[in-house]
Amino acid sequence: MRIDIVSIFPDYLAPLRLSLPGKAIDRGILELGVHDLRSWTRDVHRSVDDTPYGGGPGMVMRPDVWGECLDDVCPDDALLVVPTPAGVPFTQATAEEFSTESHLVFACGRYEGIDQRVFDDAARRVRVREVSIGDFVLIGGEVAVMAMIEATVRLIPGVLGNNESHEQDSFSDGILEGPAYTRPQQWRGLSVPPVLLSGDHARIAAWRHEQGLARTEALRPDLLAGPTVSAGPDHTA
Ligand code: 6GU
Repeated sequence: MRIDIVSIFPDYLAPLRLSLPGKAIDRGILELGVHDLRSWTRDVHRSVDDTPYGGGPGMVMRPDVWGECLDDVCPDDALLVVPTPAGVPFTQATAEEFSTESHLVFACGRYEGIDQRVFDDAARRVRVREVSIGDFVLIGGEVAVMAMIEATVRLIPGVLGNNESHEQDSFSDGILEGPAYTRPQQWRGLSVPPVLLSGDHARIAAWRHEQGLARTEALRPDLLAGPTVSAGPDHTA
């Protein structure tokens, strides 16, 4: 997979070369390009924004600079992802979809956003997705892009050590993951639940599902209200 990111703060994206995406880069699974939007300015002030038509606070990013940038960075076969609090929610399903793409381009806006015509124009030749990572407002898209890339890259086959690791993730079956334990068996007067020591894999799987369901009911009842919750190992028809 190839990922390109355009930002006026390219240094913000440096952590992507560490950790899991960094390992995927080292192993040749991922190619990463980080681009400074100001490289596409033509004026001496290298300005990327201007005041909004219709008035109001803040600044809007200029279509001419973004347009030339995307002409260079975003080929027709890429998926153009625009991080914005006004986008559709990014979920595990989005990460799974992104992980099957061969080329993702992320366009990070700042200020009050990017001139809408940039995306209307890009949509004439590429698929454009405006995506939000939650109901809160960030200063710019960079941190949101890092979250989306981490969620996406770990799903690419061969990136995680253990191929099964993400099949048991919270959300992949519609409920949260339950608690985990390791040695020692007794710690500060607290014991590991005996079922986990039983060696009975069916009982352990059923217990884990119950724990996940209880956690979901307590913390995220909204996930159970939806139509796509898995029945789990002890309810299968
Ligand atoms: Cl994707 N971008 C920005 N700037 N703010 C956000 C967001 C994205 N998702 C939630 N808040």
